[in-house]
Formats: sequence, C-alpha cells, structure tokens
Amino acid sequence: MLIKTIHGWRIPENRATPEHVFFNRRKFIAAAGFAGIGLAAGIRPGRAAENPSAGLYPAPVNEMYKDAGRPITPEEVNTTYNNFYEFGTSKRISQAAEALKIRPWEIAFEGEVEQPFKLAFDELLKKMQLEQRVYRHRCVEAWSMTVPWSGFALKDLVALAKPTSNAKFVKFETFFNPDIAPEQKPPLFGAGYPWPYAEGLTMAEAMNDLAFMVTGAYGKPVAKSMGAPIRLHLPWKYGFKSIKSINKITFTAERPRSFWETLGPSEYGFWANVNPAVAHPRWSQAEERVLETGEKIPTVIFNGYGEQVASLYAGMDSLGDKLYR
Ligand SMILES: Nc1nc2c(c(=O)[nH]1)N[C@H]1C(S)=C(S)[C@@H](COP(=O)(O)O)O[C@H]1N2
Ligand SMILES: [Mo]
Repeated sequence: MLIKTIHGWRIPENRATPEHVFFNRRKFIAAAGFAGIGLAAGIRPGRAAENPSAGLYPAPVNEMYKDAGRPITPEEVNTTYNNFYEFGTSKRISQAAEALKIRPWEIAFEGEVEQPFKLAFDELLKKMQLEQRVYRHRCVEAWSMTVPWSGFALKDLVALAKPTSNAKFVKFETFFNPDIAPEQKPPLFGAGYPWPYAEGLTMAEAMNDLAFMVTGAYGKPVAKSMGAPIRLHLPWKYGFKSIKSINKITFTAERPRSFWETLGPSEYGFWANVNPAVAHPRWSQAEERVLETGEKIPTVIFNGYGEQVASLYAGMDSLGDKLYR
C-alpha cells in the first residue's frame, strides 16, 4: 500500500484546515496600515526583480478570457495557500517552495516526437507569445479560486514538440529533487509517494484552446509556490490535473498513469472533469468554498467551461464513473 499518511485531500471538507485563522491574521496585517503592507510585500514569494523574465509581464490580455465572472482571488492568498506536495502536505508550503531553483530550467520533450529534444525555459519563452487569461480553478477538495494567469496555449507547445501520428496522449512530469523537496526524501518505512508528480491528457484535450501553459500570474512571473517556472492550468478539470513546475513532456501511445491515480484510482482518476453530480467517494462535489470570502456556491459541470470542452467527452456517461474518474 503506497498511502503512507492521510493527505489533505483525503480529509472531508468540514475537517480541513481552518482557513479563518489565517485569513483573520491577514486582515490584521492589512489593518496595521502601510508598515504592515510593506512587510507583507517584502516577504512575498516570487519577487519579480530576481527573475530574468520579469520584463515580459504583464502580458497582453486575451479578450476572450479577460473576465471569469468572479472576483479575482487576492494574490497574497493564492501564493500562500497551496497544494504542492513535494514541499509538504499542508497548505502552507510557500516558504519551503522558495528552495526550488528555477534557473537554469530545462524541459525535455520525449516519446512519440519526430526528434526528442531539450529546451531551456528562457528559450521557450522567446518562441511563445504570452497572453493573460483569467480562469476559475476548482480543487477536488471543494475550494475554488480565480487567477489572472499569463502564459500560452498548450496547443502551441504541442506544435513546437512535433508529435508523430502515434501520439495519443501527453504526459507531464515535475522535477525530482529530494535535496530541496522534503516529501521526496525516501520514507523510513513503506514505499512513499510515486514521485515525480505526473499528469496526463489525451491529445484532443491538449489541443483544446482552454488548456494553458502558465508562466506568470498577477502580472509577474508565477510564484514558486504556484508552480514556477512553468505549470499547466486546465480550468474544466479538478486542480490536481494542473501539474506544477514541469520539466518533462512525453508523448505516448498508451494512457499515462498520474501521481494521484496511482495512489487512489477510485478517488482521483484520469479524466477528473469537474462534475457536481458525481460525489467524491468521501464528500459531495455539489458546492465549493470560494477562497478568501468563504462563500459557498454551487459547482457547475466542467466548472462552467462546457461550451468549449463538452464535445471532447461526447458519448461518455456524464453521470457515471467515466467523466469523473
Ligand atoms: N507538482 C505538483 N503539482 C500540483 C500539485 C502538487 O502537489 N504537485 N497539486 C495540485 C493541486 S491538488 C492543486 S489544487 C493545484 C493548486 O495550485 P495552486 O497552489 O497554485 O493553487 O496544483 C496542482 N498541481
Ligand atoms: Mo487540488
């Protein structure tokens, strides 16, 4: 059995970390006035000045995605309330994630491609046209946020990689470095987690315009806690599909197995499309808690992006296992 501990995700919503403790502290800092705000800004992760690509942001707004119909989650909330299991199983990993070295950073393109290759992240940025898109994000744990991302369409990256006709899926992997990521150290007992974190999509999903490679957020390079230097965001799927800090992309003929699917296939399956009608085995997915405000709102099929993605799943049972898992 690979599961060594009870993960945050496995805890029912009503037993999850009490956010109000944190958010009250934040409000207190804000109320303390200018000095307090300055202090908060000084310790914010992902400071633009240290990052060679800072000048590329803010990127031009893509008019189609300029408004996600919800207020944007405050930056300091988003950069300090994270799921990034490499750095810890709590939501408070932003300081630990600062240990991640994001230069030099290379991405390997492998598998069913005309010619495997590696590309430095800054070289990739030069080849891509950056744009800003505001997306809603729904975590499988039933909380949600709204983020102004910057980046480029995944389909443009696929075009760059030149997959062969044998490619039916694309697999993404995160770095593996136990020296800086404490959870990647081998455990004293048991098998531990199946690192590196991995995720996968069908080629049709990867070619959908919504699938977005994120390199920035809030008008600057994306913070380490949020997946610097490059992550995926798939707004119609549960958040665990949106893999962070990617350094390898492999095109495959067979469906790849993801990190969470390996750990709990009945709970975190391959498709993982947001679906309020299909409960997680241990909690309802009918509602979500909006980060920062704590408001509870109904969850919408495909997180409200059905117009763009529903056709990808035509013929699948929308209320059954397949769409969720
Ligand atoms: N490499 C890696 N990517 C990851 C995760 C992770 O633990 N490791 N967590 C996922 C989950 S469950 C969510 S909800 C989002 C959270 O992104 P955020 O911290 O930017 O809100 O990242 C996803 N990508
Ligand atoms: Mo998540």
